Amino acid sequence: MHSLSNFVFTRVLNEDPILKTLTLLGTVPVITTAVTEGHATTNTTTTSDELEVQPIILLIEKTHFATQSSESDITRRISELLSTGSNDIYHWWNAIILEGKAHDPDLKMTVISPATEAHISKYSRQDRKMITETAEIYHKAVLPWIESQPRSRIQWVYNILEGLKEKENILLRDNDPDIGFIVLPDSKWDKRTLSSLYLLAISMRSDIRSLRDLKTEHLPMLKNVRDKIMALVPTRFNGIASDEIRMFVHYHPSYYHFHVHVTHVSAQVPGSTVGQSHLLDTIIDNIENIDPDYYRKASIRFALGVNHPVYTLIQSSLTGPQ
Ligand code: M7G
Repeated sequence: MHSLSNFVFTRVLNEDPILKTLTLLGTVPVITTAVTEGHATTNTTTTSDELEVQPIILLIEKTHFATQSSESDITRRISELLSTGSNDIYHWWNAIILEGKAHDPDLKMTVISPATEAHISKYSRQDRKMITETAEIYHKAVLPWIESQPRSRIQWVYNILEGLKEKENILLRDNDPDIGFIVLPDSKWDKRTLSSLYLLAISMRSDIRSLRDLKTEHLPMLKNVRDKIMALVPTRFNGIASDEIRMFVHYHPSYYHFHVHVTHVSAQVPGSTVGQSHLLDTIIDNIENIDPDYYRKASIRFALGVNHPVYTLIQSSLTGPQ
């Protein structure tokens, strides 16, 4: 999709005046080809094109200002100034930016098309609550739900691992089937602002669904990720020191294939809030020095949107059948 001319607005799912983001739900018409089986004796099939309306989510974010080159000097692109007031030496204006440049875009957009009900629920504004998942609730109620998730939900991960997508962005590839992983820019990152650096390290192993599955046998993989990223980032991103790198794992993640988030320590990123993030170093320490089965036994308290199926599963396990 290279144009939004077909986009039909349905509703605003969310907005954030601090992060300068807007999430819209809409629809787009898509032509699909239907195949009709003919009579068995003639063995003919006919195809016909049908117009289908698909749900689509647009995540729109105002980009950070580029400060690298004089060509992207923002003051030259401000076309109209509208005074909104002043006081002594202080003056306030609204302004309009004109003549956007492809290499210095004003907006970053993510399009999810077709969007599933799970996407619509995830990106809709909702209350977040703290909730505790005991080991028992995890094994009885949550794990069966995780196991019922279709593989198609993490197709994008397999596309990266198999070299089918985002090949040009790979920063490191360690093909070892046990301890290997791939590092690439997270789709949230604008790929240029170092202070908001956001990378993703995706494990080669597909048998680790989340933090809950980690045990002693995974320590070499976890340490491999940590050590290689500590070496990679300062070399590839001049200006970021190894003590400015933050590595963490989300629990619950959105995608149940083991991956580590890698960010600049000062990056303000949604989701890296207390209540969802577990530092990689702490995970290694808990397994190595506290208990090899730490994450299989632990009660884990986290923040979750109330639309999340796991929230409902835990709530009903706590209150029992109604
Ligand atoms: P998570 O902890 O499973 O879920 O992290 P979260 O979205 O609640 O953080 C998955 C991470 O993968 C997120 O940081 C996403 O921004 C990132 N991500 C998601 N997708 C679909 C892609 C993708 O297609 N490519 C890349 N490079 N990153 C993605």
